[in-house]
Amino acid sequence: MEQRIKALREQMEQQIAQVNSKEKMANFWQSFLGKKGSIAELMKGLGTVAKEDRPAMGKVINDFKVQVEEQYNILSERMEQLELQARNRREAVDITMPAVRRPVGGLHPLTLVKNEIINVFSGMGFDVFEGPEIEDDDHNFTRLNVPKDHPSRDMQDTFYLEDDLLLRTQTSGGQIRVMDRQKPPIKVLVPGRVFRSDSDATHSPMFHQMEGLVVDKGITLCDLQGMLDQFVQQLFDADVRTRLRPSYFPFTEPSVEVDVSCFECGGKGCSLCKHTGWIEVLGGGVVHPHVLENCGIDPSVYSGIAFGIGIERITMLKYGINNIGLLFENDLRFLEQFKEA
Ligand code: 2U9
Repeated sequence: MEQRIKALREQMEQQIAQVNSKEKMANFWQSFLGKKGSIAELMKGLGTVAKEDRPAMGKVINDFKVQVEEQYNILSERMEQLELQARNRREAVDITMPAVRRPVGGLHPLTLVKNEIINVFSGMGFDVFEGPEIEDDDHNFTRLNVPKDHPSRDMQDTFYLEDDLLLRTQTSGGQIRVMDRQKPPIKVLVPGRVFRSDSDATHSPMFHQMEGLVVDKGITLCDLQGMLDQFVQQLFDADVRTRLRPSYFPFTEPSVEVDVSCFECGGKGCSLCKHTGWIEVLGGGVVHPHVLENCGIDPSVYSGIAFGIGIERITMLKYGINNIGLLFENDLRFLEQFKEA
């Protein structure tokens, strides 16, 4: 039996030298310490040993068992370390590698211009209000002094959803809502998408407006021009002036088209202003007394001024864009030109 143990010890040393995986570890354990392993086999063989030699032989077997267990524990620790090293190598992150750069987006030119307009008018004390894109006839037309069957309804080609519901043709329903809720003084800007059945190089069936309304005692057309003078100077970053030309809108009386002196040539005449020295930028006027009455505001006490700005038109003028379609195609080669540094 001693011979056998000696042989097994040599076998153990050989096997240990070859263990380099968890699987081989398990095999090692099975072959020495498992139920049918060498040590169990030695224990069974103890029965054949002479009675008086059994305690000494039992101790030899036991010492061998302890030795195998110690070797197994050392092996097990080594394996764990090797595995940890391998995992660290696998999962290592090289912090000196340059990061994957994700392209940074920018604001759409229409958003840039919208924000700029809001900025200028906020500086004059305007609040911002947004109304719904689906409007009823009352808010979009009737209370703005555009009665049913009135020819002025034909000025805007409307997309009707139902008899009484439509896609708003202007954001003015928003101002009606503000006047319903709030007593003068009122100073509000209403930005948003509007819809008209119209399409060519400078018109799109969906476009963006920014309308403004001021209602207070003693408000006149002069206040409108003074305010718009400030607006165009800040927007075009130039020493420009405005010019009012008579126009007609059912919701304002008098109504005006507002031109700005050409910011390109200073008013001398160039291709941008079609050699007139002036560029049309927006419309406005004194709020029609019927509109104030329709909102429960007494026109003998209060008066108002209103204006409407087409954001696409301003954006095209400001950046020299000649086709409105470029603003809606989302071609990155176009949009990236507006990225702020
Ligand atoms: C209320 C009273 C009056 C809004 C106004 C205009 C003149 C105007 C155009 C600009 C370019 C439409 O987008 S556009 O084609 N708008 O010329 N808008 S006065 O007047 C109002 C609005 C609300 C209660």
